[in-house]
Amino acid sequence: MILIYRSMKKKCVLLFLCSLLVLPLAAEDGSRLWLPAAPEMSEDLSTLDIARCEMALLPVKNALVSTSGDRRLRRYISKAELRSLGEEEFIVRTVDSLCVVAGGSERAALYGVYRLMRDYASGCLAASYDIREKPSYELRLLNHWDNLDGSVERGYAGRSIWWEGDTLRPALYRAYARANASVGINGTVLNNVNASPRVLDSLHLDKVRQIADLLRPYGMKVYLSINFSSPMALGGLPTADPLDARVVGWWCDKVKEIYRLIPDFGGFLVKANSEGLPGPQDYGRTHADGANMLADALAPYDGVVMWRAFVYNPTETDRAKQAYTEFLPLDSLFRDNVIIQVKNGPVDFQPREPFSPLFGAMRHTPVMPEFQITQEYLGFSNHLAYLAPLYEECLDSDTYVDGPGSTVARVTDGSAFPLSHTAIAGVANIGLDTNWCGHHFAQANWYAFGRLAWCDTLSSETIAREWLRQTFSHDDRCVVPLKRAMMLSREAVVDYMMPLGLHHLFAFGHHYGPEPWGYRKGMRPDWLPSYYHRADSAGIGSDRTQAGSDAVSQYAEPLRSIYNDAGRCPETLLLWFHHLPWNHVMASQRTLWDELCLTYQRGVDSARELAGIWQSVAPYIDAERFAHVEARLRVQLHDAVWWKDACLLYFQTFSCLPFPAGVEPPVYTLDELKRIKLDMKHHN
Ligand code: GCV
Repeated sequence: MILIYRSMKKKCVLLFLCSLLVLPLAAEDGSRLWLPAAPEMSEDLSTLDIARCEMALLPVKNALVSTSGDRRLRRYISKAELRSLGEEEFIVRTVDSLCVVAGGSERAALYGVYRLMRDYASGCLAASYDIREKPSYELRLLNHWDNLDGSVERGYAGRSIWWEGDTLRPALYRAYARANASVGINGTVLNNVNASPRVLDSLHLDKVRQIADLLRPYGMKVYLSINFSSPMALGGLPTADPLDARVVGWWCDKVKEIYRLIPDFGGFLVKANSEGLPGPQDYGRTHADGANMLADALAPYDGVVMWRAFVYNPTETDRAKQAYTEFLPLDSLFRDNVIIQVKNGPVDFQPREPFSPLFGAMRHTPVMPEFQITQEYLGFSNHLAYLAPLYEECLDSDTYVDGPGSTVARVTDGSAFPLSHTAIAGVANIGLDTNWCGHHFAQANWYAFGRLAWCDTLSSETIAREWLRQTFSHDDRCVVPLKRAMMLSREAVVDYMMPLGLHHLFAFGHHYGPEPWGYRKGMRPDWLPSYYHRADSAGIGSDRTQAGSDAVSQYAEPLRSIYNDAGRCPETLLLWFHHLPWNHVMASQRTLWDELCLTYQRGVDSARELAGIWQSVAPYIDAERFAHVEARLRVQLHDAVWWKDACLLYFQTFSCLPFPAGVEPPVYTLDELKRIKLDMKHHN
C-alpha cells in the first residue's frame, strides 16, 4: 500500500515538474494562418477531391464525403433531407462509426469538412456529429484595394499578392483560397475600388482568368472593380454616358469577353462619383442609371453589380447624411442583380460609428454591409485591435424598421424581408508579408469576418476563442488571458483615439496618428477634423440632432428620439450626435471634460494591460511570434499615450480646465506634438 502510494506520489511530482518545464515551442512565422498544414495534393483536383484530401488529415477512421446526389448517402441521410440541401448547405452526421459529410454541392461538402477541421484544430473534435449548416449570406466577399502597380491602398502587410509585376503565385493563391474556404468566404474582388481602367485590358484579364482557375476549386469566384470611364479610356469612346448606345455596347462586349475567359465570373464592384472618380452623374444620370446599365450587361451570365453608396461631397449637407439622401429616393429603381454596398457607418470606418441608416431603409434593393478588415483607422498593422466586436456591434444593431428585432444582420441577410441577393464584404488586410496580415493578431480579423459572413449571429467571443485555439494553443492558461486581451482591444483603441462618439481626429492622408488641430489652407472642410469634433469654448461634438444637421431623422423610431436626446443617447455615441458643454453631467456624475480625460486614460491603461497579458502568456507562445507581437504592443502603448496627450492637450485649449486626478501628466507639450511629421515608410 505504502509502495503504491509512493510511486503515485512520484508520478504526481513528475507530472507537476513537467507542467512547469517550458519546452521551447517550434518557431512559427504565421504563414499557416489558423489552419493545419495543407495535405499533399495534385494540382488539378476537383472541389470534392480537395474535400476528401482535407478529410484525410483528420483523425477520423471512416468517412464518406459527397454531394447530395450521391446515392450512397441515402443509407445514412433521408432522401428528403438530401433533396432539401441548399447549394451551400451541408450535413455532418455520424452513423455508427462512419462520419458522413453531405453537401448540397461540392463546395458545400468542402465547407462541411472545414467545419470538422476547425473542431480538430481547436482540439474539440467530437466523437459524434449531427449538424446542418448554411451560410447567412449568399455572397461573402473580400475586397482587395490592390492597385495594378502592386501597391495596396490602406494595406499594411506588404505588396499586393495579385498585382506585383506579372508574377503569378499558384501556391500562394491556393493557400489563400484554402484559408478563405475554411471560413466560408466564396468570392474576392481582386483590385482597388479606385480602379484603373487597365484592369479590363486583355493582358490583365488573362491574369484574372489564371487567378480564377486557381481559386475555383476552393469555391471562390473572382470579381473586379471597374472604372466607370473605361469605355473612354480603353475603348476610345468620347463619352461614358450610361444611356449612350455606344457605351452600352462597349460594356456588353467587354462582359462577353470576360465570361468567355471566366465562365463563372462574379461581377463588378463600382465606386462612382465618389472622391473624384467618374460616374453617371457626370452625364446628368443617376446612380441607378449607371448601375442598371452594367447590371443589364451582366444579367445574361448571372453576374451582379455591387454599387457602393460611399458618396459624399463638400456641400452644406452633413457628410453623415449624404449616402442616405442620395440613395433612398432610388430604392425600387435598381435591377434585381444590383446590390448597394454600404459601409457599416455613415462616415468612414471610424473606430466607432452608429450603423448606417441605409440599413433597413432601402427595402426594394439588396443592401450589403461593407466592413474594413484592414485597420486604416485602427492603428494599421501596428495595433492589436480585434474587430469582431465592431462587426458584431453593427450586425446586432437594431434598426427598428419593422419594430424591435430588425437588426442590421436581419435586414441584410434576407430574414427580415425577402431580397433578390444577400451579400457582405470585408476590405482585406492581406499582403505579401509572410504572416499575410502584418500583425499576427490581424489574422483574427480576416478569420472573424469570414465566420460572421457565414453565421451573422456568432459572438465575437466565440470567434476569438476558436481562432486562438487554432492559432496559438489549446491551453486555457494561454487562451483565457488572450481572449480577454482580444475582447478588450477594440474598445481600448476607441478609448485612446476617439471616445464618446468623437470621430475623424486623424492626421490628414495617412490616418495613423492624431491631428485634431489639422488644418490645411484650401482643404475641403469635410476632410478636416474640426468638421467632426466642432470643439470650441462652449463644448465639443457634432450636433446631428433635429436642431442641428438632423441626421437623427434618418433613423427609425424610437432610435431617432433616443439619439436626439442627450440624456438617452448611448454615451458611446454621445458626441457623434450632440455638441455638449464641457460641464455636461454624464451618467457617472462627472463632467463631460473629466469623463473625456478619464476615458482617454483608460485607453492608455488598456494598452498597458494588453502588453502585460502578452508577457504573461510567454511560456505558451513560440519565440518568433512572441517577439513580433511584443514589439508591436510596445508601439501600441507609445501611440496610445501620443493620442491621449495630443487630443487632451488640444481640447484643453478650448475647455480651459485642468486634468482630473487619475490622468497621467502628458509626456509631450502640444507644440512638440504638432511638430510630429510621421515617417510613413516606417509605419506602412
Ligand atoms: C479606396 C476612405 C479611404 C480611401 C478609400 C475610400 C473608399 O476615404 O481613405 O483610401 O479608397 O475610403 O472606401 O472608397
